Amino acid sequence: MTPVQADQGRIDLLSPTAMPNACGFLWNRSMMIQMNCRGFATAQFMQPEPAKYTTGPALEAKTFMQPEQPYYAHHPGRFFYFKDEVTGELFSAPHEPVRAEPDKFLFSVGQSDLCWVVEKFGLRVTLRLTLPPEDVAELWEVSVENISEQSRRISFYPYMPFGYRSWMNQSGAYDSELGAVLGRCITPYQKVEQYFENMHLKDIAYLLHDRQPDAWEVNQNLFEGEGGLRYPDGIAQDSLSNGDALYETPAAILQYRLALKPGQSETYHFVLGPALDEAEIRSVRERLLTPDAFKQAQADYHRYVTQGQDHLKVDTPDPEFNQFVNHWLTRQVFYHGDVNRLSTDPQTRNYLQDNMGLSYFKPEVTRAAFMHALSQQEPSGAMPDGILLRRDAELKYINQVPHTDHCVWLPVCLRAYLDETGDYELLDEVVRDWEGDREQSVFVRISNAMRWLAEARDERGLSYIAQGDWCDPMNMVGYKGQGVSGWLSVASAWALNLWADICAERQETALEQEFRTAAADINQAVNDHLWDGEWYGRGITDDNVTFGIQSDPEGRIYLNPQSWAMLAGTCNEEQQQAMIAAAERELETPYGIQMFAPAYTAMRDDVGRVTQKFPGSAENGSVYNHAAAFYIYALYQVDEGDRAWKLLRQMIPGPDAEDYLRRGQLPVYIPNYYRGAWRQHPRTAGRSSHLFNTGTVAWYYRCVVEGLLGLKGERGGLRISPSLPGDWNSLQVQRTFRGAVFDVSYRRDSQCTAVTVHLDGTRLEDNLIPEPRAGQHYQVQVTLP
Ligand code: CEZ
Repeated sequence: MTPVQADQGRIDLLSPTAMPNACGFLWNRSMMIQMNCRGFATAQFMQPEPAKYTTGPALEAKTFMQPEQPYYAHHPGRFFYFKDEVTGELFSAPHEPVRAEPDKFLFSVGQSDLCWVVEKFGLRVTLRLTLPPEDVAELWEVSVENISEQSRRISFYPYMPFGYRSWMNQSGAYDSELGAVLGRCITPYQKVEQYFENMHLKDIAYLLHDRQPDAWEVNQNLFEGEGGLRYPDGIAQDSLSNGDALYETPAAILQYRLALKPGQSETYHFVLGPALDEAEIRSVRERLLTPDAFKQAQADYHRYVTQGQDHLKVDTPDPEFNQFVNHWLTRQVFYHGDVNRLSTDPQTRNYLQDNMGLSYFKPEVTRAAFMHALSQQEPSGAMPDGILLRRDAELKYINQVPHTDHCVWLPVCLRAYLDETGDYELLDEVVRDWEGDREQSVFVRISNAMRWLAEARDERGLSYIAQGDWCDPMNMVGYKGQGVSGWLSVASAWALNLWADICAERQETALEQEFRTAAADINQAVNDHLWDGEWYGRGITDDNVTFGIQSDPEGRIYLNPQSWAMLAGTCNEEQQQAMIAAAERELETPYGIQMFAPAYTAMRDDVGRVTQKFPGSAENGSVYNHAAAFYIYALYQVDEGDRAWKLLRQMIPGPDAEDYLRRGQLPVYIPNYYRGAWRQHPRTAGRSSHLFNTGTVAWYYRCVVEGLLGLKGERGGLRISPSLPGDWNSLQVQRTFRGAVFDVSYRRDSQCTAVTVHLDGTRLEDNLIPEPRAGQHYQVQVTLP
């Protein structure tokens, strides 16, 4: 039986052990929290850089969000112990740390909350976590109900380890006036200037309660004692010892004694979060810790996270696909566009693609993002590696490594925005430099970016890769300044062609010619130097070695150059068929298509860091969904709808039990990858990374709307040109486009020979619905052969 059930916008998991890392995530403008079904949590907030208020028991390095985050017994989490005062029996909810087998278990992921219902020893525990729309604060509601026939005496202990956060100073105490446990620390530093910088850091973590506890403990070590987390000494005692933490690792632990008659229940509210000082905690108590405020915050938060969901509703023959598109896809697209993965310096390509996704339901944000990105364009026309979102932000991590692909994303993402909105005025908007006072229109800036791309090529006409392209860790192909990227070459050709189209629409004939010629020149060079008989190679190293070709024992065939060659018009029909056949043969798995194969098993120091990643993980030959999405998008462009659909569907876990168990993930988001190296490591193939930061989702949305459903905007209106799977006979879609609502019903008809479209009963000759009137509701009938 499948451990996963879907119910109108919720996904339920019925076991804490079948898919132990299955998780959900919540976010708002200031924070995010990812929690797995067993109670482990990873939470971050912005101050303004990402920071944590609960950490592990050893000092953690600052880093970005990791795929396949490992959990261990003392991992940060939110735990609730329940002890029967008569028998001494103990269990904990959701599941950790006691790991007692529950009589009944439910982990229910909603749009705006995470819930658990756990039954054990005749008690039913209901946990609900939600966030307020703005504050960095977790709102916890906990109910305990006696579902046995006898009266019960129990002790209930919320246990929130704050973790080891500082080697300079850490402590904790219960504050009866605030009604909270406070864990304090001083973020460690050494340079004098950091003292001044750190003054605003929220170094207090707190747990506020709405009901007076009978006892508490703040010293994690004393609480745990010799019993360990599965039966802590603190709980073995009759009462917690009301202790504190003095340069000892703090935790918030409360004890409530309660007597419950059969059927009786009690409810508790808690708020967990970081704060600068007591005044801030007091203000949180006043604003958030009343039953009314909780309800209000829950309703407001629900409205916040479900924004845009009414813009696309599908009712196809595939219920799980409907469920995903109608409830989870927009949510994940919105998350990316709204908070830019909670960073202050998103990678330029991520920033542009994440905002591209908002074109479909928050185009004003996309518009502003394009202009903001362009304000940081370099005088040469190049785009920087990351976009600074605040004046005090700086380029960090991967943004300090030079990558050469960032200009490509301007026309690629802008095309989606223009098609969706028809907002061509954007091109004439003047953008002023973020630093300096150069003013240039969007059109001029992107033309300059295209010229930069056209010029950043070697004598063969191929694009330099420097220390990486879309593939971040492909850092040693061209670090000596010679190596070129096959993918970036075809990507540049596509970008130049897209921009040439826009120049043509503006009657900028000379520019159009310039960019078309450059694109054609690149395509020629790629065919001359990278065509390998059945597919295109991935690049040519500094030492003039072509790689990603038949003779390579590892990294023989890469997906990206094939996908983008189809988009750029690099290949002819025959080449295209050969590439698709090779990709199917060498790269497909039951969990999606791998971004290359075979995965590297040893360092290739003329390719780089990507070859050092574990085979089948991340960019080293996983089913890297972002790359798969490019391929799917390309398949739709070349009329390969059935192949595209198969891969699109494979990105969503389930619905078979076996598939859920293998991926280990709930169908509430698309992860950045599923493990690949399918032939090399079949045991782990298909396993989810559980990392919900991914450029995939904007492309997924674009593929569904433009490709599958064929409801694609263009300058003059809405073009109807679906690519439905062969076995779909009818479906309904509601889509908002330029402010108008379209109810579209699709039906196959054996009499019909070509797609025909009726708009409010009238047949359209060219299948183009002319510019709609905002606010208007239209009925569209699509008949397909
Ligand atoms: O990060 C992503 C990037 O956010 O990798 C993609 C790239 O296009 C995205 O912009 C492909 O390389 O090793 C690394 O530095 C990687 O770059 C990773 O951090 C990678 C992760 O999968 C995180 O999402």
